Amino acid sequence: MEIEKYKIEEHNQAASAAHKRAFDYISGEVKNAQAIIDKLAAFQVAIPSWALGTGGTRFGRFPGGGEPRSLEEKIEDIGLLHKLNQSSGAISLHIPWDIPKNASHIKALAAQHGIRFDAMNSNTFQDQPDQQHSYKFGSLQHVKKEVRQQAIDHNIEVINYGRELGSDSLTVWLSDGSCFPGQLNFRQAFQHTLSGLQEIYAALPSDWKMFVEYKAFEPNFYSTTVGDWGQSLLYASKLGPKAYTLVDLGHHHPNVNIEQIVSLLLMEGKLGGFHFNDSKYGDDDLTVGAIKPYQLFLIFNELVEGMDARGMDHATGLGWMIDASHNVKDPLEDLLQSVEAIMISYAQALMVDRKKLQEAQESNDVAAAQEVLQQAFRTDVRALVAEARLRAGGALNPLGVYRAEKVREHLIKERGLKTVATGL
Ligand code: PSV
Ligand code: MN
Ligand code: MN
Repeated sequence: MEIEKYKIEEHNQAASAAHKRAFDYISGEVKNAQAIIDKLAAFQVAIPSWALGTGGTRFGRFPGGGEPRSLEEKIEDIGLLHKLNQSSGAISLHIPWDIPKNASHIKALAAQHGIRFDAMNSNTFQDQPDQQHSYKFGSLQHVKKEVRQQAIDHNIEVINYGRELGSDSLTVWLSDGSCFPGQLNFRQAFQHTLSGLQEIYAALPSDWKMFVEYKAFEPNFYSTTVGDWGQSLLYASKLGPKAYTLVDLGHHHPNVNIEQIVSLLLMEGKLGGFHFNDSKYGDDDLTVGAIKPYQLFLIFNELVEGMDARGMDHATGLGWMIDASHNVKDPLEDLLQSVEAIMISYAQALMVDRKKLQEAQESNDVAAAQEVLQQAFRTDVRALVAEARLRAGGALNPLGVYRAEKVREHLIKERGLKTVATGL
């Protein structure tokens, strides 16, 4: 399935009068419209290979049909997204779900779609059929050396796959932890995990980064060995300059102030990667911006402020990825909505009047500070985001084109109704 360029242009043409009205209005309202458009056009968000199929819950899974059956088809799906929004030019692979059997062919296919390989993800949270030792009681934290060694070897294998594809980072998410008090010696679990991570770190190519992802709970419900940003930062600091913390928005207890965490990690030069999603309860992996758009804006506000303070390039300074997938939406529609929500929050954060905000902060003018932030958050920037997409060759309304061109119907015709993408 391919969407022809002229089709996108036809849809853009049909939508152009309404877009022009909205764009003329917003570019008159916003001081730095051109600079915002340039930044939006440069910003790419990686799509995880496992978000292209319907994510199940442990109670069931309801596949929607036409899901990618291979890594090649996953790349094709992301190619479709990227063609529509020009902002999804990267894929993040999970091994062993996405073992590239022929790396140069996979690399060439991705390049054909304008897609690069973002962080590689290892998997020591599931047992594979041909695996010698079980991860039932953890991987890098395990009390038995042979289990730890198996997990270390797996991560090194993932680095090697990534090398062949031109990736430059490894994300390590461990489900290690315990379900009951007394099950683990916390210090020993930490030390085993640290020394495993050290061995993996030593195998990193010199220009690679390692992201240590934390998560508050699930699948373990009493303790998690990399359970919060403090623990992740502790590992990353002990590991060295190529190791960073990765923030996944769903990996916090309810109401945690994630924007403050982001600000401090950036201050320390230890924020490396980001997984976007949204949640009402825990790691719900809902569409970005679906539940708490103001929180997303506040996070972007800190990202922009903190990255500017360190002179970091917004587009390349951190690893940006969506980590969302669930049961009830077409995954490609869901991803288009997620990317759109990210772009809107980013544009709003770029609009914040930093000088006014600082003045308000210096004079303890709390009401004025709130006004500055909410002035940006309440501005409808959708036409700016659409204009950036248009200039980059994408669709004014990606979701509209996706539906009008009946992409899912075509995919079902090509691939069948009962396809199951690898992933959770
Ligand atoms: C764990 O919940 C996580 O957020 C990690 O990033 C994993 O790699 C991914 O989800 C797997 O679905
Ligand atoms: Mn994640
Ligand atoms: Mn998660």
